[in-house]
Amino acid sequence: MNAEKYLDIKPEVAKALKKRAPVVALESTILSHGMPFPENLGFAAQVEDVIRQEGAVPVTMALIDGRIKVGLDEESLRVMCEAKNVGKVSRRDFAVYLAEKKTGATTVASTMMCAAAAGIKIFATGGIGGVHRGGEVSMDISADLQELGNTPVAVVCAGAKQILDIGRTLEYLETMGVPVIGNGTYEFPAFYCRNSGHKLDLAAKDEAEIARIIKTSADLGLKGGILIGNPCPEEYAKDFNEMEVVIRQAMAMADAKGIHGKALTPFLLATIVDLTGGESLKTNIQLALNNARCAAKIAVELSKL
Ligand code: PSU
Ligand code: MN
Repeated sequence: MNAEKYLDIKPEVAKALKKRAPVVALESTILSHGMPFPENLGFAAQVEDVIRQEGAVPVTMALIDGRIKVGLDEESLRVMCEAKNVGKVSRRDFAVYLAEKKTGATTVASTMMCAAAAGIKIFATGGIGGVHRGGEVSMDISADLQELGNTPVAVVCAGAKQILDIGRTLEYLETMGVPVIGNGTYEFPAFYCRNSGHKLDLAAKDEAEIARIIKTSADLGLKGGILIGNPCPEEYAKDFNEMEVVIRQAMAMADAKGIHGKALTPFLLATIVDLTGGESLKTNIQLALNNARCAAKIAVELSKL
């Protein structure tokens, strides 16, 4: 992507990039369409703090008035959290939003595009998009998976959301040539839950090991990304079978309302927050903070190589 003339890089970020200091990209869809206001506002500040505490610079991405914002100030973070007239931008929407001077929150796919354009190698999210349940019929497969196959950014996530078909999501990633590494686990986590029943080939023992793999991939010039599955902290994790009941209920509600396409993931996340009386939101916040911490540690290790 040739994005230079559309980039607005926050001065603090430009300085860090110039010094080759550790930086971590963050997405804005998790703010605008993944969490309710004002809890998202608290999270937006907290997640940036966590990254700073580890000695890295946080870089939240968004498209605002037709510009690619690499790093958001407090006011822009508030705009994304209030989410009034803020769309959801994946790869297919990217050029449209810039040309039409629109404002949109970036997903995993489009945040990877922004990160690559700015030269940022590590990105922390909550859970990636994937193959939706019933995807073999609906063909609803998140553009996040294609992006991971094509864009060299390492993404730290708490796995694929349990609302998805995790087995098929992993198959798709294998087809796209994306290495999936567990942070201290041989099991791909399932977002709210630490376990999915799906095994991985590598459990990294620490962030330095992950950084070495990212460096090797870059040395080789491999075009795709690397996915790191970092399980939700034990004290906030949910039981898989208990969540399954809630997820099925939320999916039936989506079905009854005819919700599909890009609206589906935000609807399911919001409905699950309602059905769990806010419990799933606490888990979502904590797992995302945990991913930010892990990503910052990887960025620090990578800057030493
Ligand atoms: N992680 C979260 N909450 C979110 C998301 C990730 O904790 O809302 C977002 C990401 O932006 C991801 C998107 O790219 O969900 C997936 O959307 P879809 O299934 O439409 O591709
Ligand atoms: Mn989709």
